[in-house]
Amino acid sequence: MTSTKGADYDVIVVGAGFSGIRSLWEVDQIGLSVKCFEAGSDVGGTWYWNSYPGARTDSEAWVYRLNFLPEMKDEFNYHERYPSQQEVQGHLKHVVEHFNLRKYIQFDTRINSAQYSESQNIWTITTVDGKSTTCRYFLPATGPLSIPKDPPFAGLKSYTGEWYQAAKWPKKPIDFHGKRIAVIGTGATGVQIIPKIAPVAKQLTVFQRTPNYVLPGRNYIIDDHQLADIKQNHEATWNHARTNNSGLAMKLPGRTVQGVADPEKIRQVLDAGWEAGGFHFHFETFDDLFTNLDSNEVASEYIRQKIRAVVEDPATAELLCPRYPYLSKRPPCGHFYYEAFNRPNVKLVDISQDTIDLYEKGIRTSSGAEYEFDMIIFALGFDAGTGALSEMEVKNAQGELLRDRWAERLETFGGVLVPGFPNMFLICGPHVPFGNMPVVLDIQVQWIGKTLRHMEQHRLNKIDVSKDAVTKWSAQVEEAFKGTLLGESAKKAKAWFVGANIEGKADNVLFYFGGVPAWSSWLENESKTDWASMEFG
Ligand code: N01
Repeated sequence: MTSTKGADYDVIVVGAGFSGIRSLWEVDQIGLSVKCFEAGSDVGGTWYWNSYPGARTDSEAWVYRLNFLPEMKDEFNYHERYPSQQEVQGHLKHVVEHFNLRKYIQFDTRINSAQYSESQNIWTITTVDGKSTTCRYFLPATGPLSIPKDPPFAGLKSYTGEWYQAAKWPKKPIDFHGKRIAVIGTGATGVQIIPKIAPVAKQLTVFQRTPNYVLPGRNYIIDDHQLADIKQNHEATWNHARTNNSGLAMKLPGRTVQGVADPEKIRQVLDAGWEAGGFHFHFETFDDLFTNLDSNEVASEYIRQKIRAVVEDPATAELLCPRYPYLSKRPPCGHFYYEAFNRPNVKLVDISQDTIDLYEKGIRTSSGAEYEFDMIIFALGFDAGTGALSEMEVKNAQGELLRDRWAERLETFGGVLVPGFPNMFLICGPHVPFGNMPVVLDIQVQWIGKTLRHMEQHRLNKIDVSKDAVTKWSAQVEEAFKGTLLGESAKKAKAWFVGANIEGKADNVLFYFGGVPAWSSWLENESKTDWASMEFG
C-alpha cells in the first residue's frame, strides 16, 4: 500500500458499471486505496438503469463479460446468445461479490464536480449534496451512453397519463395490460421495447422520426453442449475479439461486393449474414459496406426488401424502410420488431415532417392530429461519448472546464488522457474504438493499470500528456472516420456517434473508427517506449 500523499484515497472511480468495476479490481491489485461513487442504488451502470422491457445485449454472450482472470470463464454462465439486462446485471453483481469489491462502492451518490489542485496535486470530487473527497488519481468510468435525452416536450407538464423514460426505467412492475401506449423513438431501445409490449397493450402507437435498419438478432438459449464449447474456446475467442476491429469474435470476410460482382453470389452471401443474425450481417459479409456507396446500397436495398417481405401493409413497410445508407446510424438488433407492425393493435405514425408535443390527454402533432394515451414511453437516446463527462463540472488547475474545452475541439490521447487535466484517466469516454465495450474497456483499464504501476514504482506523482501526442491521436480519429463513407450521412441521419442527435452539440466524431487493434497498439506503444508522450512530475 502506498501513502495517499495528503488525499483521502489514492483513486476515486466514478461509476460502478462494467468499466468502474473493472477499474476497482485493477487498482485493488496494485494496492492503491480506492473509493467508488455510483449514482444508482446497485451496480450495473447502463445495465442498472436500462431495465425496460426487452433490454438485452446486441453483442454475443461470449464476448460480453468481464474477463480479467482466466478463472472468470467458469464463474458465471450466461443462458442466452444475447443476455438479458437481468443476466448482465447479475454477471456484474457476481463479479463484485466474488472479488469483494462492493465495500469500495458508495451508492445513490451522484458527482457534481471534480477539481484539480496544482499545488497539492490532488483532485477534489464533490457530490451533489456538497460532500467532498480527495484523491490522487481520478478515474471517471461514467459510460459512453449514460446521459439520456430527457423529453424536450413543453406539454409534458400538462399530460395526465403515466410516462416513463426507458433509460430511467422504474424499479417496480409496470402494467401494460389493456392500455393505450405510445413509444417515441425507434433506436435500439425502442426496437427492443416495441415487440415486448405490443402483445399486452390494448393499443400501441409508435412515433417514428427516422427509420432504422433493424437486423434480426436471432436470440437462442445456450445449451450445455454450446456452453462447454464456449468455455473450451474462451481464450481463443477473447484473443480473436481483442484483435478484431470491433472487439467482436467475427471473421473479416476478405471479399467485397465490387469484387464479387455477380448479383446471385452477392445475394447468397447476404442471405448467410442475415441468417447468422445481428452484426454478422455487415461484419462477415462484405468488407466494402462502410467504404463504397454502391456496395452499401446493395446491402441497404437487401434489408428494405426484407422489411417489405415481413410488413404486410405496404404503406407501413415503406415508412419503415430507411433511405440513408446502411450503417449511417448504428443498426439495432431486433427480435420480431417488424412483425409487431402486423398486429392489429399496433400503429406507426410518421413524424419525419412533423414535430410533436404532449397535451393533457396524449400527443399532438404539428399538423394537428391528436392521439390519446394512457401511457407514453420515451426512448429518445443519449448524449453520447462526452455527455457524462460534460455534465459534471470537471475543472483543471487553471479553472478551465472540460466541457468548455471540448465545446471548441474534442481532443484526447487514446480516449484516456486530456492535456492539462493531470492524473485523470478516462474510461469508455470519447475517442475509444466504436465497438464491443467490454473488450475495449478491458484493454483500456489494463493500460491504465500498467501506467499507474509505472508511476508508483518510479515515484512519479503526476502524469500529463504532451499536446503533440494529443494532436496526433485526435487527427488519427478524424482520419479514420474520413476513411468510411459515414461522415455526411451519419450527420444527416442524426447519428449519436457524431453527436448529431443532440441539438447544439459540437460537430465531432465521438469514437475511433480505425479499429480496436490500431488503438490498442497506439496505447501499447506508449508503455513500450517508457511513456514517451507523457510528461511526468
Ligand atoms: O437511442 P437512439 P437508443 N422527437 O439515439 C428519436 C445503445 N443501446 O437509446 O433518429 C421524436 O438510437 C430518434 O429519432 P431520430 C446502442 O449503441 C444498445 O435507442 O433522431 N423522436 C430515435 O428514433 C444504441 O445505438 C442496446 O430522428 C425523437 C430515437 O429517439 C444506442 O444505445 C440497447 C426525438 C433515439 O434513438 C442508442 O440507442 C439500447 C424527438 N424530439 C441501446 N428525439 C443493446 O445493445 C429523439 N428521437 C441492445
